[in-house]
Amino acid sequence: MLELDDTIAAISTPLGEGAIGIVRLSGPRAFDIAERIFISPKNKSISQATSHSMLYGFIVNPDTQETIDEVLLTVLKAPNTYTREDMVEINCHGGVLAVRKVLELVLGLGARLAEPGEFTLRAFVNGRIDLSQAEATADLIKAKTERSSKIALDQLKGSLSNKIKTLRESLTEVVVHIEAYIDFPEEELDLETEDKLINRLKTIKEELQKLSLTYEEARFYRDGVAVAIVGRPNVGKSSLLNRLMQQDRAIVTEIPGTTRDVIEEYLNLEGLPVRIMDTAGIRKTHDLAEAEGVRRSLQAIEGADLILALLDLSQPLTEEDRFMLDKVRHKNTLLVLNKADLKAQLPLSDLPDEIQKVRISAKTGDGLDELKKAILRQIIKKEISSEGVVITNMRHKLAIDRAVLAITRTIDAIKDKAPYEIIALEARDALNSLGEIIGEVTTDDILNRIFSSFCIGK
Ligand SMILES: Nc1nc2c(ncn2[C@@H]2O[C@H](COP(=O)(O)OP(=O)(O)OP(=O)(O)O)[C@@H](O)[C@H]2O)c(=O)[nH]1
Ligand SMILES: [Mg+2]
Repeated sequence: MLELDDTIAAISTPLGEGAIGIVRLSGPRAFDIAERIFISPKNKSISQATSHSMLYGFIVNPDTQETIDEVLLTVLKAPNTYTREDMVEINCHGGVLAVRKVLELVLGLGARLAEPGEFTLRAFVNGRIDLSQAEATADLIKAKTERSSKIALDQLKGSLSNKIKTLRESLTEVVVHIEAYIDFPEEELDLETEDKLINRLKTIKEELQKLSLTYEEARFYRDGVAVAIVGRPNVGKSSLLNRLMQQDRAIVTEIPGTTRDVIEEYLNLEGLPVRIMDTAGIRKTHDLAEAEGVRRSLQAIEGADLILALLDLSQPLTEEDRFMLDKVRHKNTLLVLNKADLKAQLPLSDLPDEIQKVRISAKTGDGLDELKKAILRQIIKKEISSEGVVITNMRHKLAIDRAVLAITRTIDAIKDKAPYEIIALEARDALNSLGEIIGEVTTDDILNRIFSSFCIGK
């Protein structure tokens, strides 16, 4: 583990030409070191300055008396600082050379070059923020979309920490209750108490599962989703693709079996990146090329996050339709009833009840807005978002999933009338997993992995 009681320094702005470049110092000797290279025309002293004030002056090499730069120096006194230690930020003119020279000077006077993320690590170790908030600062720096930056900012403000803390408190009450019985083995949990404990555990578990699902949602916005349009030949798959893209992308003819290959396009659905695939119509065929196309359609069904299963409203259900419906039944599917501009011949009673249906006409564009909304709803299941708290970090998701498993084991142990020690052990396991998220339970290995991905000077 790093030493944390020395004074660290780093250049905290990008290296390059800019209006300002900042050299940052943190630790017990921050003021002392800065004092030795800083000349204030009005003879102001850094250690005497009020906290969070700026001093104007020059950085001068104490050995050569060479003036390095004209600066504004911010004095930040512990404990109300980013690291909770004494801090100095030297605002130089933003050339590469000046900031490098200032850094060299402070290193020469005994400061140590900070490791990546070490300022934030100190903020964590000194209790100003917890681990999930530290990670959020890294996310905020790396955020590329408004949405991801909002999620990071919420997490930085403690939204995830608070949620996890509340769930941990609830879980702790259960653990304490169970542990109280360990010392009195002759006492038995009565059925009513047992039910109560199980119900509380179940509630906590459900909350955690909801949180875990938000990770998927966040992944969708980051990595995009794959949507496959499938159906028997001639139902209007390519026409739908063209409608969604608002261009004549795929060949449309009245001859069944027109599309032979998977055609991919990218669509932006209210900020959600969608890879949309038009596929060959699914049917039995002796044509080699078409058969290969059908094989690829079936493959697309397997790889898609959502399937748009197309049917032709103007015709009764065929054998091929039934075959296709069977393939998509257990997938995330929307039934799209196309050709709504023609006379309906398809009895709705022939369709599976459980799959949501949308009527459209790829020809006139009717129902397209409803279809887009339905696609979004089917992927971003709004009801799963857990009071706006979203998991974006794999480490958090894995810890939550481990906690869910441990809670399941706790419930089973209670039901099996296992010894109280065992029940408590399983419950403690869940508590620890949640503790890892906020850093209440942690190891050097976890910390190293997290902070090494930060930039230097943060
Ligand atoms: N009236 C009407 N005709 C449509 C509609 N959508 C598609 N069609 C027609 O149906 C025929 C087949 O359309 P395609 O889009 O090529 O159908 P497909 O499902 O891609 O067919 P394959 O590629 O052969 O599997 C064409 O003549 C289209 O003009 C619709 O909403 N209403
Ligand atoms: Mg087609």
